[in-house]
Formats: sequence, C-alpha cells, structure tokens
Amino acid sequence: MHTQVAIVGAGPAGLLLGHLLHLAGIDNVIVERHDRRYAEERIRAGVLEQGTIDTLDEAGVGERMHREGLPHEGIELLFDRKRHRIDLNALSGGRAIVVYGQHEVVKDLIAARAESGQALLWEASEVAIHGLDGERPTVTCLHAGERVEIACDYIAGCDGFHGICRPSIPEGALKVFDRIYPFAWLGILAEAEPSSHELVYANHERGFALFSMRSEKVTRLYLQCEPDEDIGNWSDDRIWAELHTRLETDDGWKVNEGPIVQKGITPMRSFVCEPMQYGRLFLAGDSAHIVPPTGAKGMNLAVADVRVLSKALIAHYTTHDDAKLKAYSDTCLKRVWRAEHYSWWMTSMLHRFPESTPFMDRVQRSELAYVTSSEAGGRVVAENYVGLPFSE
Ligand code: RFL
Ligand code: PHB
Repeated sequence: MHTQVAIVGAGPAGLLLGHLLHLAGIDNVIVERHDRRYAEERIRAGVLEQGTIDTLDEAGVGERMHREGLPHEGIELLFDRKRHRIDLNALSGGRAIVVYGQHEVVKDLIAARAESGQALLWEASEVAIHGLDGERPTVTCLHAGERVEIACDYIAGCDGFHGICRPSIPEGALKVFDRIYPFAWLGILAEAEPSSHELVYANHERGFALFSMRSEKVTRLYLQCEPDEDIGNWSDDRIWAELHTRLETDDGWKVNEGPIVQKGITPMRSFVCEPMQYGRLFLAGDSAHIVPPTGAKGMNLAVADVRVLSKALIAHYTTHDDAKLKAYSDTCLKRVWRAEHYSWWMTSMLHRFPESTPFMDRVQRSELAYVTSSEAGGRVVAENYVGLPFSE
C-alpha cells in the first residue's frame, strides 16, 4: 500500500489530521489499534476552546457540535463555601467555550472519514514504524489476518501517550520534561440533570472537586483521590457523599444525583518531549505532551498541533515550501508550554497537596481570592481557559 501521509492513531488528533489533509487532496491512511466502537464510546474531554470550535467549523465537521454542544460564557471557582464567577466572555474579548464530549467530536470525524472513502484500518495489531531517517518511511501492521506495509512520505504519530511512535525515536534524540502529581481524579458520569449552567471548580480542605456536564440530562463529576486509588473502594453512596461535602455552598446549591453509568480513575501528569519531530515522523497530541485535566487543554492542544501540521504538509505538497514543516515543533511548543504552565498553575491552585503546610494553604486561598476579585487576575484565568488565538 502507498500513501502520502500515514497516520498512527484514530483519536481526535489522527482523525482531524486525516480529514484536513483529505480536504486538501492529500492521500492518507489511518491505522488504529482499537475498534470503532471503542473510539466512539471512550469518555474523556469535554471542553472545546474557541480555536478548536473554529478549526472544526473550518473543516466542515462542526454542525452537530453547534446543535448539541452547550455554549458557556463563564466558569465558577468555589472555595470557602462560596462560588465566584469568572466571566470568560467579558474577560477574554468575546471568546467562549463549548461543552461537547470528545467522543462526540470523534464520532463526527469518523462519519466524515467514512464519507471521504480514505482508508482507516481498525483493530490493527503489531503496529510498527520504520525508516524515519530516510526518504521513504513505512508503517507495518497486522490487519484482518494480513500483514500490511504502508509506504509513505511522512508519518504522523497521533497514537496518544502510550503509543509506539514516540518510543520508536532513537534514545538521545528527544528531551523529556515531566512531573507526576501526588493525586488522581475519580470521574463519574451520572444520568442527572446538571444543577448549574456553568462548570464549578472547587478547592476544599478534603480535596478538589469538579462539576461538569455532557448534556441537559447528563452530569460529569470529578473528585481528587489518591494516585493509586482502588475504584472498588468507592461505592456510589461514598462518591455522592464526598461530592456533596466538597461542593457544599452557603447559598444551598447542590448537585443532582442520578444513576452512575460510568466510573474511572485518571492519573495526573505533565509531560513534554522536545522536539516533536524526528526525521519524517511528526508527533501530535498526547503522543508528544500531556497536561493534567484541570485546565481542560489536552484535546485542544491535539487539535492545535494538527492544525499546524496540516498547514505545513499542505504547503509542502502544493508549493514545495518546507519552511512550515521545519518550524513545526517550535511553532507547536510555544502553545504547548503555555498550556503546560496554565494546567500546572490551575492544578496547583485548586488541589490539596500532601506536602502542603498551613502557610501554603493560606497562599492558595489568597491566590483564589485574587483571581476572583481582581480584573487582572480574572483575565489570566479567562484568556488561557478559552485558549489563545492562532497566529494563522
Ligand atoms: P488519544 O485520544 O489518546 O488517541 C490516540 C489513539 O491512538 C491509538 N493507539 C494506537 N493505534 C495504533 N497503534 C498503536 N500502537 C496505538 N497506540 C495507541 C489509541 O487507541 C487512540 O485511539 O490521543 P490524541 O488524539 O492526541 O487526543 C488527546 C486527547 O484524547 C486528550 O488530550 C484529552 O482527552 C485530555 N482531556 C481533556 N482535554 C481537553 O481538551 N479538554 C478537557 O476537558 C479534557 N478533559 C481529558 C479530560 C482527559 C481525561 N482523561 C481520561 C485522561 C478529562 C479526562 C478525565
Ligand atoms: C469534563 O467535562 O470532562 C471536564 C471539564 C473541565 C475540565 C476537565 C474535564 O477541566
């Protein structure tokens, strides 16, 4: 099999890249380890930045997002039993976010892929990449019982944090920066009407909690827990009791309870590899970087990377200009490090750290009071939360 760009991974990064290249007439093949159902049902991110919304619109896959997504113009920070609103719209010059599940974005992109007629090999095993240094790299895998070899010009490594692309780069060619946090998030999906229109991020002495949603009938909630937490220790009753405690307010606001239809634990880490390229392999999304979910940046960064990569590949194929391909890693890393800082900062401001001291607790309170009372402080939260504009 021959193609121009071979893409490893059918998450948001791989699927969107495949679609943007297809729209520009660039042939591509996507190779994915799991089946379609797994991709469409995996519950992960929920917050789409303005730039992500614009990119999906430009790619012609935003129609259902506008119909079913929930536009939000603010978020709330809860501490000392009081909710404080950050007006995202007013503090960011009119930008906003949409709450729309990552799996819904993935469904829309898979539908566009099916319509495009371009190849997507589901349930590919033994995926490997070769010849990254040369002119003609290849991707090999086992698909439907057959050995497949895909010869291509470029490989896009969109296979997430645990994929094979980043580890295929020779040792010593990459520099890695990372930080593992001393806690995780226990997340649930409940069939309960969201009791507020906006997300609530809570700092509580028992730990962080987050109120979010997926639709007018489904609430999404998270609790800070131990990094090695056993989900078996969390009965539904214990989860609700802990959520009510951490999200309690003086004004009597409460989350609505309902049947819990999904439960999971997410470890928290920050990770960046530099550069995001080796020879003819370009890394995009979680394969190159991870952020803790507190800033809601992971999928948005994946979209930003493939926006840059698609423009660079289009310039290569249409005008033989490789300047953007050469600049790919530097261009992406500027946004990546902004998001790394923001996600680390929001995580630090909102979580309980085991090593915290009474002094650090007071400093954390003071910071929360500042960002919710000063316009300058609020702008730092808002401008980063809605995401900085793209340079092109
Ligand atoms: P993905 O989504 O992990 O997709 C990678 C794909 O590659 C496949 N794969 C392979 N395929 C072939 N061969 C191999 N050897 C392969 N190895 C792996 C996988 O099966 C998969 O299909 O990476 P991508 O596309 O870079 O997208 C990144 C996002 O998924 C991630 O950053 C976000 O989910 C992070 N995130 C959030 N991001 C946001 O922008 N806003 C949010 O509100 C937000 N909330 C979250 C989050 C992540 C969370 N979890 C569970 C980690 C909340 C949570 C709880
Ligand atoms: C979510 O709804 O899953 C969500 C929202 C905001 C975050 C992280 C996750 O910061």
